[in-house]
Amino acid sequence: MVATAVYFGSAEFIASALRSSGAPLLVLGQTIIPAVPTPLIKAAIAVFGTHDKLALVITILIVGVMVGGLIGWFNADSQSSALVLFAGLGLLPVVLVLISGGSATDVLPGLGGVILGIGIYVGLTHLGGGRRSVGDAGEQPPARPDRRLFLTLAGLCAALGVAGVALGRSAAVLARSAAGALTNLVLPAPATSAPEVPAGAELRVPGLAPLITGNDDFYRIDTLLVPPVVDASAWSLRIHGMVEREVRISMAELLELPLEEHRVSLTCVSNPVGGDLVGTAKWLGYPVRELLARARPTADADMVLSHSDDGFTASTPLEVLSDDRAALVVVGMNDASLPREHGFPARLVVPGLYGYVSATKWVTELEVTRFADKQAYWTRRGWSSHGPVLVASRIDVPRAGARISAGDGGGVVIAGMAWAQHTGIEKVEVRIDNGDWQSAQLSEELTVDIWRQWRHEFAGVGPGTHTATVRATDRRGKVQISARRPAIPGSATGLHDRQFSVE
Ligand SMILES: Nc1nc2c(c(=O)[nH]1)N[C@H]1C(S)=C(S)[C@@H](COP(=O)(O)O)O[C@H]1N2
Ligand SMILES: [Mo]
Repeated sequence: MVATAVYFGSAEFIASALRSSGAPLLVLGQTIIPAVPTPLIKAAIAVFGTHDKLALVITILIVGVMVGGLIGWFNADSQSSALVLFAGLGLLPVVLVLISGGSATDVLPGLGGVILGIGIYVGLTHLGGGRRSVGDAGEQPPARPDRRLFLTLAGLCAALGVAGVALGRSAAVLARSAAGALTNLVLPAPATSAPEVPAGAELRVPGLAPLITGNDDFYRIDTLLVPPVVDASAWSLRIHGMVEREVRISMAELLELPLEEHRVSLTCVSNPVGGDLVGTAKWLGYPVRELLARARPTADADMVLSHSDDGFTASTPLEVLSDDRAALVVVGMNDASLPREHGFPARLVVPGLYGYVSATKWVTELEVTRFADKQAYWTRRGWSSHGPVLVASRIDVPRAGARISAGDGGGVVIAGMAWAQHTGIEKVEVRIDNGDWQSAQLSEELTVDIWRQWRHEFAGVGPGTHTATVRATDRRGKVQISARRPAIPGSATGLHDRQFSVE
């Protein structure tokens, strides 16, 4: 187990020193992700939320160390077979790297880890008195090994291994941003700016989410352990498939075009009821509609399969990308170039659809095709091929389990967010303890593509524990679905409620 910890830790360390993507934890993790069965993905997202990948890495580490322990246990009599098994499994990530066309520096972490692991194993078993003696009764028992020294050294090595993992992972993530690629853009001024948010457009309730989410606070969902480094100067977007004319556009060409600014809320289909996998930014980009018009899709096409640099795909209805909504090839997020985790140098944002069928990050290709012919990444894994956003709402205030003192006359403020991108929010209603639904005050509607804040003050709320519940209605008159339903194949439904107590 100690040797395996050293294997992972030292490999991690070598990988960060060499800025290599060959760290075994990363390679194994990235190999496993596409193969994880849907129910397990669902469970992992439910339990770990956006920490699902950290959970995966830790799981691989724990399972790996246990496998190492089993190898040692079952081969206590034969050091050589233990070493062969250890080396064989330890080199598996190296083989995976080679298969996927990795470079020499991607091979070194696994290789170095195996060598160091073997060294530690041999050293420690030697110190620990070697293998159990078998059937050599009559011989003198070996000199009593120094148990304390053994345990001390073993503990130290294990700790070093784990520290290597911790250091290597964070160091690797940090090192990536400085790999010499063009990772920041000087953005041109928009040809069409989003109007300023009028003063007073926000409801000032402490604890309520702001209308515009900061880039650092924006939720992140993708299938990658480490977001890719895409060189903006080498990037291009190719529009091909069922088109009359194939189009390719470089970043320099894209930045020359009249770019538009639009505020749009983005939601993940995996957002649980009341969850925070939703955010709003001011995006700078160029309408997909204009690029498609250059390529001229053929009449029988009905879908655009957007491809990412990392192999992810999303299926978006062609008509959604052709109508007048702000479906954009985005290069800027809240006045900055896209952060690497959010798709640098370019991504898609489409009002009205969940991210998994529209918001491809690190986008490189728009393939015009048909739903009958092609399936996207999550559709192959059980999610619906079309992902229109359902009207939803959430309570932010009071916090779960909060103890509040009621204001004069038992006044209690409940506040939160509601969204129905591209349809708009018509009304939000709140109730306490299954009382009558009461209409909440809404923040000004800036566009139908972003969420709205809401607040309502209840009077005469007595001391004790209470539950507040919220429901929203969209501008087509659709009331938020109250039946609890899990996130596959559409999106989780149900009304958000929150318990609090009044003192
Ligand atoms: N390349 C790539 N793009 C992707 C994904 C992905 O896994 N890979 N996930 C999608 C999903 S499911 C969502 S909800 C949004 C999230 O975008 P964000 O991470 O910028 O919030 O990105 C979408 N774009
Ligand atoms: Mo998502």
